[in-house]
Amino acid sequence: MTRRVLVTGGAGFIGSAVVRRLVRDGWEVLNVDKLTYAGNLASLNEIDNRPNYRFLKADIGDGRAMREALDTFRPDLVMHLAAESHVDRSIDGPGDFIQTNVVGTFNLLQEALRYWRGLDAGAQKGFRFHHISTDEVFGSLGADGLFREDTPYQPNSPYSASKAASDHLVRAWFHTYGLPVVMSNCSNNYGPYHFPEKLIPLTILNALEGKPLPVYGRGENVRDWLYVDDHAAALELIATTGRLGESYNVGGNNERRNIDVVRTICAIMDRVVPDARIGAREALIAFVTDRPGHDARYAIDAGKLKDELGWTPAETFETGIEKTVRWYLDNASWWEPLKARYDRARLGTA
Ligand code: NAD
Ligand code: TDX
Repeated sequence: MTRRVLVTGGAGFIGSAVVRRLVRDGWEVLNVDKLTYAGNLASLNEIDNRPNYRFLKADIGDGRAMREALDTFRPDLVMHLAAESHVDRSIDGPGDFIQTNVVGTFNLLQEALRYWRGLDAGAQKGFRFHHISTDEVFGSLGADGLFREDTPYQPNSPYSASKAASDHLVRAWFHTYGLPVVMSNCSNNYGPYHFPEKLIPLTILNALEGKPLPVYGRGENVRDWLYVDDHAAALELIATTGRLGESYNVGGNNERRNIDVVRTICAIMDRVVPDARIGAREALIAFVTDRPGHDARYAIDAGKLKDELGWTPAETFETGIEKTVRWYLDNASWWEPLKARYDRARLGTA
């Protein structure tokens, strides 16, 4: 029997990787996305003419639209990725983060619960709601330690606070109403189709263009990096085989200081696209004012996911970052319009 999945946020960075994977795996996929600045249907060109793929432009905060989508598509799985995702934007304007990540998730949960309650007993048993979240909900680590599933929540940015709130809502809908949910919290993703406001694509593209490479503070903050297709594989596994009511941490075991990430990208760019006018790219590094409330270190213990469901990532940081750089070099038509718009907005000329 064909499985039917409704993916929210499927035009975004991770959502589009999930949609591409599920369509290729033979799922019937409905992608529900509002197409904010971060949503881009060009990320789905590879699969958008497949008969098992459909798109609906809608806001997860729109109850009627979600109700109609659920009732007409009749999914046996919802994978919820739609969110406002950029920490710096959440500092400048938290309102959209509360609206989409908290109120939008609440609305989607209510509609999913109503839909699930209306299914017959057999279909109810087969239904799942998978909520996709971030390791940022756990706050900041010192030099030692790892985030585990039972690490207390201590979000520090408006973004992570809004995601923490959404995680709590999902958990409550399981315990209070019995909605069959599964949750996951992942570390920093990178790879193809990443919007050029985030550290890795911004660094690649500025290095290509010989522009300054902004590093917040002294670049000492540590993130754990996971290649996006490894995350998509983990998500399919968790959605289909994770235990109900449980959360799973997903991580790449690739802790890096930001300054080291930027230097690694500079070295690859110097080797792959040397440019005499630019010279050695490390000279482009510009230490800039730190992000307020900047979390020092994130690191994940993904042992539960490995032990219970057998997941391990296929890419190391070295293989994944090389692939990513080459993807951006080969796909200028995807990023050029976005980067130009982003640069104009930063300069205040948009
Ligand atoms: P993204 O910003 O690239 O994409 C978000 C998508 O959601 C976009 O297509 C956007 O149009 C859509 N969207 C936003 N508001 C919406 C609304 N109200 N209704 C419908 N669609 C809406 O984000 P991403 O990096 O792909 O992240 C996806 C999910 O994974 C998020 O929930 C995020 O918190 C989580 N996550 C991201 C990372 C990461 O490193 N990027 C890591 C862990 C978890
Ligand atoms: O120009 C920059 N210079 C810089 O030093 C930018 C954009 C970022 N940084 C730093 C801040 C972070 O320590 O690099 C690190 C990574 O920054 P981002 O790419 O903005 O990601 P981050 O804030 O870590 O959050 C990302 O990973 C977790 C996603 O945006 C979140 O949605 C996800 O939950």
